[in-house]
Amino acid sequence: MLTYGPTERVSRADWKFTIDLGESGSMSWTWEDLMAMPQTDIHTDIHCVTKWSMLDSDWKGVDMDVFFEGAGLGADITENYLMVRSFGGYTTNLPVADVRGGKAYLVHEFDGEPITPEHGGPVRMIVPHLYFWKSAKWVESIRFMDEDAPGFWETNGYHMYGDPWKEQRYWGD
Ligand SMILES: Nc1nc2c(c(=O)[nH]1)N[C@H]1C(S)=C(S)[C@@H](COP(=O)(O)O)O[C@H]1N2
Ligand SMILES: [Mo]
Repeated sequence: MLTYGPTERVSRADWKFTIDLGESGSMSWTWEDLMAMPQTDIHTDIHCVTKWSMLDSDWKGVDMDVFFEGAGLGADITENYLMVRSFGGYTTNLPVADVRGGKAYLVHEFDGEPITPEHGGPVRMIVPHLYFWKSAKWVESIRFMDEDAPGFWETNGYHMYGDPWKEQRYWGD
């Protein structure tokens, strides 16, 4: 499946990424903050659930670990899951372990160009080792969860984890 709902038009000035820290409040980063952070070039394959793959794609952005460190989260995130939310309301759930250690990024360039709104610009998440529905376009925030809970497509029958090598497309795969 592809994008659900309309293309969100989020300007760089309006874009902001927030980590919900529960009782300790929250921490947010603007476009300028993002630009000032250490940038990583990511060369990867992407797998959509509906058979196609995008081979050898080039992205540029910031490792999720840099946000966690910036939020003072270091090694001690006690929750095992998180929910990623997009502008427009799309959500997807992920294990915390799958967004740490260089496995997930907030990216703002695709093949050397700013990411277009259609593909989630100005900033989307990519989690290349999982099916592409786990890579939220127009990423807005994350919050931690003690227990796993389904996001948008997961509520609609798609797999809670989504490993393309195990072909985990649907519940029960
Ligand atoms: N916010 C948001 N992110 C999303 C989606 C969506 O509907 N809304 N669809 C997902 C799915 S199913 C896919 S295959 C990819 C599509 O990304 P693309 O449009 O850049 O190819 O975005 C993922 N991220
Ligand atoms: Mo998809």
